[in-house]
Amino acid sequence: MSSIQPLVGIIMGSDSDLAVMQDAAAVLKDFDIPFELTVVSAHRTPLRMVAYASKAKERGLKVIIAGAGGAAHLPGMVASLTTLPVIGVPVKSSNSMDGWDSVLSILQMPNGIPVATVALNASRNAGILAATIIGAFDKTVGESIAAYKKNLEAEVLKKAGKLKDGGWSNDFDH
Ligand code: RP5
Repeated sequence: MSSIQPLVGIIMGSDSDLAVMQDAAAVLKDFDIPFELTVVSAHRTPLRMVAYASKAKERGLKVIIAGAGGAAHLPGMVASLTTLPVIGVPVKSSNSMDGWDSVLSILQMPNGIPVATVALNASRNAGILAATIIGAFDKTVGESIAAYKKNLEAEVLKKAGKLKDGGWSNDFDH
């Protein structure tokens, strides 16, 4: 991995976020998108955060996924320091009240500094969104995303078929 240029940077406030954040890494592996993963804390390593965010673009990253719990300032502060798209993952962690604290800390950004916020602990969706952004300019990844969505569609149609076979009729499917 180290010799390949990472396109996505996955960062998190603590290693205790890894159990949630590793789902984003798993998706990127599935889509064959090179990524890097490390701990960057907005509160405990503010200078590391500034350095990471301000050098991210020149280092060749295209998207940053940032996860944090509690007073989750990492995604928003990173977004304020880079022109790359930032996807925020609210993590329900040891210092969370109920998760809403992290959701709102990441979601309620001021005008001008957006963070694409996914649902609580939804780092898998963060990985898919990052892959979708890469897929907008990389043909191979774009085709993989299209195939992935086609597969999702097929799974839902299969479920609809099962319900129909189980006697639940509707006027839409004939
Ligand atoms: C946040 O505090 C981290 O993102 C993590 O979710 C939470 C707890 O961190 P640790 O006390 O486990 O290091 O900043």
